[in-house]
Amino acid sequence: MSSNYTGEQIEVLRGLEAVRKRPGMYIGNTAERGLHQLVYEAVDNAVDEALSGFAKIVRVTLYKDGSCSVEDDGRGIPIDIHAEEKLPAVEVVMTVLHAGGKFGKGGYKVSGGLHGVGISVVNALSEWMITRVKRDGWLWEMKFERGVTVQKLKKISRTDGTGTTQWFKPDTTMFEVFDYHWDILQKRLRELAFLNRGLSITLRDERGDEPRERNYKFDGGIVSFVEWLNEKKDPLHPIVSTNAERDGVDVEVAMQWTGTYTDQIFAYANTINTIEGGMHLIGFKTAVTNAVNTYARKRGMLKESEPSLSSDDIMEGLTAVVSVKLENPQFEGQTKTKLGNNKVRSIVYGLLNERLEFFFEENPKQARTIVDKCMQAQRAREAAKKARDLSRRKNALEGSGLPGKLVDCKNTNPAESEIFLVEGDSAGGTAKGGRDPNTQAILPLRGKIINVEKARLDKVLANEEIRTMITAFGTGFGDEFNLEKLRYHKIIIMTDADVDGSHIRTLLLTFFYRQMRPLVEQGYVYIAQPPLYGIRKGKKQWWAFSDADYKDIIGDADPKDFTIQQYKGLGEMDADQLAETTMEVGNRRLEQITVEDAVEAEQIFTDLMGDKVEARKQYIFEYAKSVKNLDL
Ligand code: 0RA
Repeated sequence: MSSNYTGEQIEVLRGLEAVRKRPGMYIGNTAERGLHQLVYEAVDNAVDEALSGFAKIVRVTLYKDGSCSVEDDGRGIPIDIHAEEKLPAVEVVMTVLHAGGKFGKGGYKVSGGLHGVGISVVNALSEWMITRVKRDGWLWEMKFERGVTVQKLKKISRTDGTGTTQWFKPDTTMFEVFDYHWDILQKRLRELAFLNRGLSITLRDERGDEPRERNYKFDGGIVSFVEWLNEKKDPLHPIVSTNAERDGVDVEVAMQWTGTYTDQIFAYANTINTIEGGMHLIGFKTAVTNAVNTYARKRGMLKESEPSLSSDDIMEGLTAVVSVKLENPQFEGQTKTKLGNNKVRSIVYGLLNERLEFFFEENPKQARTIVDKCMQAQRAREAAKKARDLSRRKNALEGSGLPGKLVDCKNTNPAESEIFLVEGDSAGGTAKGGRDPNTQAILPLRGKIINVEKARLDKVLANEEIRTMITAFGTGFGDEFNLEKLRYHKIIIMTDADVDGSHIRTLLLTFFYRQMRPLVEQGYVYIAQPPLYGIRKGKKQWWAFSDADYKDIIGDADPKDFTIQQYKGLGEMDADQLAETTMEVGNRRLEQITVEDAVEAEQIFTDLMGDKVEARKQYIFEYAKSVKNLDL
């Protein structure tokens, strides 16, 4: 090390080393999530600049070499020499851990990704990174490799504009995966555009033959968000919204009841989706529950002798977005997505209670429709409870309580046991033949399950297949769900690769998400991945799980030399084949379901099962297209 290294530079190298040694500490993990976190970190900085009122657009571009750039038209990161570090401010921001906040932008850092680690972490985990700043009449540039400065700040050309571009290529030695997913990024960028009214966010993908580009800009903010969420549902009234600041907390709520039977309530704190809820969500639910009950009693719709409507009854069919922005958010909970700041509860409660009271008084017809809907939910819930009590008693009478159709495994240790939910009796038979009887249980589900229209709880429970499944799991469901009683730590959905199969999968995921959510949250649910093709040449046998696999196997060879079998259903394989490809530990691939997958399923489910025939048609049309793509 040369003697002119300063203390600061040594600190910088130590910081980078720490990040590269334990990347997971800074970005969550080094898989898909961590890889995408790099983009979010850069985007959050740009969004902050927009929220301070200086940037209007954010552009994210994905390049063929795996790199990504994030550009904004803000003021540009300052380039003047930082007094303490004796380096240009931009270099400090790029190379010193947690330096982002040193520039005291005032107010709260409103976006700030979940980890809010600073752009220097992105730099440390990038094979190379280029920072370009337009400021003071010049375009400036710096370059880095794995976080180390390789090109000092220099002028490139004259320019009138201002703004910042961060262009980085994730270091492949640091990550287990390398591909950015269009779907994941577009979903988050769309969400950010909804949460930051008027901000234009563009995602451009230059990796394919044709560039793909989407722009998101919503002048209605979260009102547009609710509109979009309810696009395929039947709204019962115009969207109710409120937007105010109190005691340093900025509160925005938009809400609308629909004719559906589940709620869809998204809560955000500083644009982070707080999936574990927290004070803002509690304030929201209490305000809505109180306002509806107060109005129902005042108008005599709810008699004095009758019990109040429960929060669950009132939330049924409600779509809402609650977004709060505050300084020093406290994130708690297992995944740090639960807002802990106590004062937020009463602030949200007060604002919303007042707003709803006003809305109900001004719109008595709509208020009545809403109260009616909540009261119907209450009646359905009571009916469901009766049905549940009945079926519990029935099970008690039937001895062991385990359903006859279940082919159970010998092992009684849940951590070592798995259950395959298999579509159809015949595939169930094959799976039974191919299983490891010690650890693998089989539960065949008949196709009938898909006839559960309009998933009101009492109807879902009336379904024999669903009840069988609940009994097999041992957990109960809904309010009485108890994860400790789960009899299998892997619940594996194994369905055909066709419309029916996808339909059943969607329904099961939706049911788990709604009624057994911890199963999904704790990662107990999986999707089996049966092969799409069996390919043989002479004595050689391959399995292709995707069209890409298929191409890899066949290569440039003449397919006439190969015998190819396309598997449309599980039943087309024999027990050994199914075991080898899909069930055997070590050989098989399982896709673990995340909460995001389940939310997606819920959306699809709404499309499929809802009243809107158009949405259903569109899904089937879309799906039919992708099935066709599998054809040879
Ligand atoms: C600190 C101060 C100033 C701008 C920024 C940070 C800034 C950071 C990023 C990160 C991405 N895009 C950005 N744009 C701006 C402004 C200082 C001034 O001009 O007074």
